[in-house]
Amino acid sequence: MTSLREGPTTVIRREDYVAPAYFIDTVDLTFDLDPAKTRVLNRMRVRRNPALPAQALRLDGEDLNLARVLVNGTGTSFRMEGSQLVLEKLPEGTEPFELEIFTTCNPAKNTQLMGLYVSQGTFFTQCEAEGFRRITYFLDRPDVMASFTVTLRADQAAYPVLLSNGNLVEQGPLEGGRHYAKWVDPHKKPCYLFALVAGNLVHREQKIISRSGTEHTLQVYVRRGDLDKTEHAMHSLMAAIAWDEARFGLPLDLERFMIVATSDFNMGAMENKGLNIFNTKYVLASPATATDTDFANVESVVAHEYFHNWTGNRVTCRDWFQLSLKEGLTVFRDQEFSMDMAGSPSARAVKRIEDVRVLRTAQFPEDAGPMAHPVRPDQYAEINNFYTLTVYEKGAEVVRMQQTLVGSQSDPSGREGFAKGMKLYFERHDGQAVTCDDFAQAMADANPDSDLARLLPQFKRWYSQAGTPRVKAQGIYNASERTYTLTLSQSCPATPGQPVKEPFVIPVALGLLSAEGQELPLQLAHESHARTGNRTLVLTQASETFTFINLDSAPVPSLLRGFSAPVILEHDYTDTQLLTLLAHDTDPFNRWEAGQRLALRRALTAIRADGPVPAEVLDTAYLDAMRAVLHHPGLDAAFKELVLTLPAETYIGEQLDVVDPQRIHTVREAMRQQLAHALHDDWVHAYEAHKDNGAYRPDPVSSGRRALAGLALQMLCVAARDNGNPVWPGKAYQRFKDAGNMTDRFNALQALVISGHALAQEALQRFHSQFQHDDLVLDKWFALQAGAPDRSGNILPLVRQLMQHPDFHLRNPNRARSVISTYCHANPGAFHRADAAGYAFWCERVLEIDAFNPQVAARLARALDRWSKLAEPYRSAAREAIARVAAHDALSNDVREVVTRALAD
Ligand code: B3K
Ligand code: ZN
Repeated sequence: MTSLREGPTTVIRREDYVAPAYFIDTVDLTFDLDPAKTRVLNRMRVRRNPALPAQALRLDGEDLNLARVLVNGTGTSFRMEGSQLVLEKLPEGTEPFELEIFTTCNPAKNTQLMGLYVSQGTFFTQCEAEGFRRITYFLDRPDVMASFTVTLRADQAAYPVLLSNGNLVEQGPLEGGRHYAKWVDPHKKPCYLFALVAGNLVHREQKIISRSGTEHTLQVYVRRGDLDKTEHAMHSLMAAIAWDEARFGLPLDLERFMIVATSDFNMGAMENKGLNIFNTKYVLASPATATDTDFANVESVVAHEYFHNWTGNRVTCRDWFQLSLKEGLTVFRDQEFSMDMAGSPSARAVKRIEDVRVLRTAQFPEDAGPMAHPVRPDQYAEINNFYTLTVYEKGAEVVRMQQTLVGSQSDPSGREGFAKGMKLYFERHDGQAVTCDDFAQAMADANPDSDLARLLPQFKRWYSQAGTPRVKAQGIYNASERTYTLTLSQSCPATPGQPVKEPFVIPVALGLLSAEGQELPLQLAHESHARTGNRTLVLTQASETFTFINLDSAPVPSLLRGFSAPVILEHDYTDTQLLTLLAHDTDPFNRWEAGQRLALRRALTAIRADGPVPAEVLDTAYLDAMRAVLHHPGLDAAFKELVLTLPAETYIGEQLDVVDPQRIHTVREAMRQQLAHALHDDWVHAYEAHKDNGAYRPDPVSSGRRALAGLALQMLCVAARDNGNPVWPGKAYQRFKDAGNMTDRFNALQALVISGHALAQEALQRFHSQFQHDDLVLDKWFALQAGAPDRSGNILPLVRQLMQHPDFHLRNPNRARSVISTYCHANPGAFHRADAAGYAFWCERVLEIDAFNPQVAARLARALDRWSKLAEPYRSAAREAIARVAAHDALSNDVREVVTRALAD
């Protein structure tokens, strides 16, 4: 395999960008599809870039067998340089010429799932970032955009459906039981957006009429038997199309838009022009097999890929360093879409809290570890390693801050200003391959009077500097002056290659509350009147002081409302202040945040204390506050569930300089236990009040009720562990059996597994036999076991046993992740073992998977990113395990980059 290279890897640098030496205006591809030997005829119209000196044409290729190269119809000399095909004798001048290349490849043996591969008898492609070179020789870079014509030929019985990008212009039978289909894409595109699908699939179809009156055909293709699980994806697609037109004036620009699902896919989904290819996990959903979370994920991923049709496809990236140009922006768009779909302010806040939780539990650690990189990275060895939470989620926060910073008195959220910026961006760049700078510039130019325009060069440090900034807030109330002076100071830790950081532009949304919880008027010293409610201060210096006047008593500051910037906010809140915010803040995000801070403070005290973990980590004040939230008549169930959920172990770990994963786990378990017992009757009440929800609908209100009922049931089973009372485990088992939907069923199963009740085994067996034919449900079954709390060191042996299960398939990425990634990434209490056996397992699996799928292996390799923060003996053992992987002589570029960076930490 050519991706397995020995020796040091080449580093690609952003500053080395040069425009392509040649352009490819048109490409006409003919595929003779055969699993073992697919023949690809590639006819291109190529033209030299007149702006550059004449030079050889270097085409990228990987794992291809080259049979023929013709220039203007005649044979020509060529040579191979590494994996590149180099053509030196080309027609002089800048007139276009025809280049014809004939190659073959072996899709059945393509275990990397990049390029053209076969999954369950169907051909699929995945080209982003650099997979097209595994299909044919090409200028595999996003700034080369061509018009594609594609002819697919295949056996008619085995592959009745033949799909590619654009419009179907011709189809018909061929000799020998074969048939063909010819597709023309009306839009120019970079080759990473090319796709084909050929197989025996069925589809759901929907016609829609756009605002301008044009008709479009929407199709969702799946395996026979899965059609009844496609309704939600189709509805999500229709909603996404309508939303993009309504909010941004961006219509669907294709007659036909197709989604195809495959069960073998390295990531979530792919936005190929007009032919999105999806992991089944983000398409298929039925009440009986998918949870509320699955339904929400399908909605958001379908929308995300659709939104790429403009942000990514119509305007694409100049080079892969600009990945966040499309990903950060498209994540922002899908987050906004989901919030608009959620409706009520409370449901919007729930979505915002969930997004921030992901950012803080996963992106913040990335930004503090050896893989830390700017939202627009400066260098990479393997671009696939940079499809990260930083590029995606932090990138989305950077776009969100631009929206905030184009806000004004008349448009406080910045929505209108942002829509103007988007309009200008497309006016300027439609059909181009551009940079993150181009986007920010359009946003600023469309809003010339905004803070963004005023501060643009400094704002762009969010793209160039890695690391999570810390904002320290100190407030002093002066009773005689009736003033409150708030000093905000920022700093940002060093990250690899960036020892010193310049100050960022940080929008800090805030409000002030009275001790009784009333929102106070906000008036800065130089202002003539007060404004009520929210306002946004813009911090640009290392330290700045803001003085609020006319305040009759010491205020409780509600800082960083709505999480207005991706920073760590430090403020010495008293418990009383946090309890006030939890009870009264008008900003739901900060209300939730206050509860998290209260819990975190207690967790950290217990972790840092000497001696064994006390049984009582939580005090009456905290427990009473949680009880009040549970019974609050004005709060939604979904919000209550978030408040009552303790901070994750990894998030707790991020607050510490030295991480003892076992102690963190023990403390968090003790907190859960205590919460379960102390609030027992309240959990009973919450469960009874929320357990019945009528016919299943995945809307925010009923899914919130299911979430709260699920948490309550889990707490009641946890409490039953100690008191031995079989009533609640019995009820959980009954609910597991009788549930009318997967959410309730799985929550009940999870309650039994998490509490370690004897009925869990029976339930797991029953669940397996009931759903053994549904891959996505089986993934849940595997993940639940691999992620269960470790009580006696039994999880690792169980994980090894699960890998021997007849339903376990290492080569299927979803299944491999359900067991291995769940254990290594999401079960710290079981993974970090004093005997280092978890790390030995990790090392074996990284090497084993790297031999056939480097992308999946590299993701897994990142499970030990934070090794240098671990306490002994974990630290030395983890380092040794990483060194063992690094010492392997046939590593992929992907894994080598991850482990090399980890060891440099
Ligand atoms: N653009 C794809 C991700 C491609 C990943 C390549 N390793 C999906 C998305 O972000 O929408
Ligand atoms: Zn994307």
